[in-house]
Amino acid sequence: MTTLRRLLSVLIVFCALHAVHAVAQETTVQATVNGSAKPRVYIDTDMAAEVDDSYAVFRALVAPELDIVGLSSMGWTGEKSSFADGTRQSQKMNEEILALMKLTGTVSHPLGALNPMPDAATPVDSPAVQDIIVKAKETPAGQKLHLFVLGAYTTAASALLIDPSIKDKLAVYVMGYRYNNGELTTNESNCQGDLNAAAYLPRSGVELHVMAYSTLLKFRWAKADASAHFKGTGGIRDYLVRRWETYAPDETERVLWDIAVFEAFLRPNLATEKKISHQSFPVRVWTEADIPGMQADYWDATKVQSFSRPRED
Ligand SMILES: [Ca+2]
Repeated sequence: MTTLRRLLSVLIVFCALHAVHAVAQETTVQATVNGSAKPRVYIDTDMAAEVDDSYAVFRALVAPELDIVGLSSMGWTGEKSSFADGTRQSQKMNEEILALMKLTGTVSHPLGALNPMPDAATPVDSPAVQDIIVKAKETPAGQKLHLFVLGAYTTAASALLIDPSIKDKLAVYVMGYRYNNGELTTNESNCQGDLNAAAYLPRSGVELHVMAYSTLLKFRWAKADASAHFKGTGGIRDYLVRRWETYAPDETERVLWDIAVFEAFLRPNLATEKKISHQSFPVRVWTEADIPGMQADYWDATKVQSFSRPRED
């Protein structure tokens, strides 16, 4: 064999291996997001507590890969609001966003807990808990209801305590906890919002994925980008621009935490997920995020011309 032919053989083998790797990676992404049916997704959000939830929920609602079946409200205890007030404020925003996207009739939007769990064994019942239990149970055999929790974990933990039979029908994805030296700790705001729920959730045995606070410390977004992409385009996008301007008028950059949970789920190649043992229970933790990749994907997925569902303005 001549040197040239030998080189050509090596090149052909390299290209073939590269193609196999690309197909395998793509297959993994499709299996996660597409599967045989669209994943049934439920979102529980403390929408009114920050800027990021509304941007994150919008990303999920425009994703053609997902079947969003519910959007529930969560509270927090702040300097100017009680937990119950926070839940009601989030409920109002959930209803505004669904109305802007003409999804009020197709995505259920129950009220969540009006107080955190009093201890780690006592659930707080709510219309949101009951709706999640019903939707988990009606999820077809072999599939799970994917519950995304963007605030305190009260509703997720309470649903599992009230009806433990849904454990194997749920996969829970939370923003929160810190991950340091192989350990999860609760010194961040979503855990602090209900420490009893944060203590119970990993112990429930449910499939649990954590987008750690510590992974997203540099997940900063520019208000100028939000304005450039959304301002003047009407409807929900202008609502999001106004949300930032109203909540944080002087901040030109902000960490939009909750977007990362959906980006990691929809685009697994943009995040690194590790399996760890937390107090002897298995937990999956996203420990790294491709921030520029997630931001590029977000703006591409939410641009006006890419969203062709007839139910939006
Ligand atoms: Ca949130």
